[in-house]
Amino acid sequence: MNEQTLILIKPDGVSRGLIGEIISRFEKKGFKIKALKMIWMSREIAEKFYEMHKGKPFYDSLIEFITSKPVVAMIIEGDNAVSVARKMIGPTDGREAPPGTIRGDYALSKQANVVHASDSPENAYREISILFKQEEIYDWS
Ligand code: 3AN
Repeated sequence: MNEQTLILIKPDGVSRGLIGEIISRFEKKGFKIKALKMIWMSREIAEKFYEMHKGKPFYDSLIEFITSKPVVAMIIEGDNAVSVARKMIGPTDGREAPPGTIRGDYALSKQANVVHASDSPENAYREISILFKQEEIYDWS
């Protein structure tokens, strides 16, 4: 099924110079980039984005981290985009993520794990609505 999902290159990925590498993986896989921008998340946006983690032990540190430096946000589109992108990024902890996944290749941390991808079509829609306006999304058709 054709789907859209939201990818974030997190502050560690941006500052380590991995923007091109990460975009390239999704492009080479065959996804269309529907929208792309570098943003510095405000605390308000970050809290909305990660609202499901409020109250968890890592929440405060996660908000600090995601607002510490700019991130790159993009919408990608393609067949089963949500589950395929989740497979491409690998599990949360970079130390456990298999080689070949983005986290497996570039992360050694559970928090600074380089990249985010929406975990369901509902969350993809929610996250896209938080970060993008309709006029920022390119219609390839
Ligand atoms: P994922 O991004 O793999 O779906 P989530 O949704 O469980 O992971 O967590 C959101 C983000 O919170 C993760 N990407 C990671 O940066 C951070 N995080 C999750 N669990 C922990 C933890 N135990 N310690 C530190 N940071 C965490």
